[in-house]
Amino acid sequence: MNTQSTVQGTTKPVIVTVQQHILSEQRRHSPQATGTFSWLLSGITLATKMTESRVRRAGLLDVIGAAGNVNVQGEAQQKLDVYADDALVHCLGIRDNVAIIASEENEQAIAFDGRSGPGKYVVVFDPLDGSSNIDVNVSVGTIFSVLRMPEDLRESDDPAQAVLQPGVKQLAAGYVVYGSSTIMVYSTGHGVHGFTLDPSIGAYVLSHEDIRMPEQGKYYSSNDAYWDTFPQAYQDYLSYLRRGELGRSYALRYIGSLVADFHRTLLRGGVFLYPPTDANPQGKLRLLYEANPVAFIAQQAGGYATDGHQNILDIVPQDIHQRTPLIVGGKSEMEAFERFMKRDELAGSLAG
Ligand code: P6P
Repeated sequence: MNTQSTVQGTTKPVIVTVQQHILSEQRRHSPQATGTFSWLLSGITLATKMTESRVRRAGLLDVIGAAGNVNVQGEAQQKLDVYADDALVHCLGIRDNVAIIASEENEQAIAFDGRSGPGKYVVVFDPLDGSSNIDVNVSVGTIFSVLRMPEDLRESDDPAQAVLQPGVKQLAAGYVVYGSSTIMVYSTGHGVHGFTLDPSIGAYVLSHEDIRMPEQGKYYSSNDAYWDTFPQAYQDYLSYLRRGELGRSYALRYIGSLVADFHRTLLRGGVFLYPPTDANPQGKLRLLYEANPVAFIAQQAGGYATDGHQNILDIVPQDIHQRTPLIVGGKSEMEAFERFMKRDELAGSLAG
């Protein structure tokens, strides 16, 4: 996309907002598109701007600390994640083309009916990932995934089944990191693009066009406090990286907010792992609104994600809040990881 323009012989940077980018991408890749998709995404960008304005002032508003409730995960709901959830439910709820939404904060999916016509889209999201970090000013984020509403489920007595689609069916996915600056990263299947929120104009402006994940990075990212409960193959793989046997030395970076840890991995390469542990034998991260969007973005940027046995995007969900191990990173780190897992499976089969 040409982001320069010539005005009276001087080249001036052209501001490309995320709305303009979505529309131009739709014109380029789906000329028949009616613009309903960009209308949907504008609901997400608006909700994240509402959340951002609170996150930035969290210490000044009475939004620090718990809301006094517990969410479906059994986690103390922080006031900001309730606000972030309400903002997304409201902004998506007033968009007629949204049929179903599902959120980390709500046990059941929400079906919108009695609207101008059948909704075309399903949106699942984690409204404020990493919210336990808010009180200590660590980056948090919003993660979202957009699916098509299956025709055969429109009239069914359980339309919420529409959220249980494998990640490969995603039409779009993205996240917003509320960090040192606020950045939205999204993909509609035609590359990965990043937009920085410019508070002076209240718009997300193109800042990272066509992001590619480095084939090899220099960071691995895992919570090594659980090392003793990682499966042996994960320990062997991480030791291999630590010993520099993948051709370079690695440093550990772990923030404890998936969006921040993944955003660094996307831009700098390396690998993020949340393995099975004794506390979370199925992994801690949620498939629908954490692992799937991250895996979609990673794959679009040249990396990929697995649960240790299969590509995350191939997993057929059984439950809205299903958890999964997540290993996501650049080509080099992920191929090395697959070698360790294959060796482990072979050893297992030989041991009978
Ligand atoms: P742990 C935040 O609570 C979160 O859901 C993810 O954002 C993050 O990657 C993970 O949990 C951190 O979990 O067990 O390392 O604190």
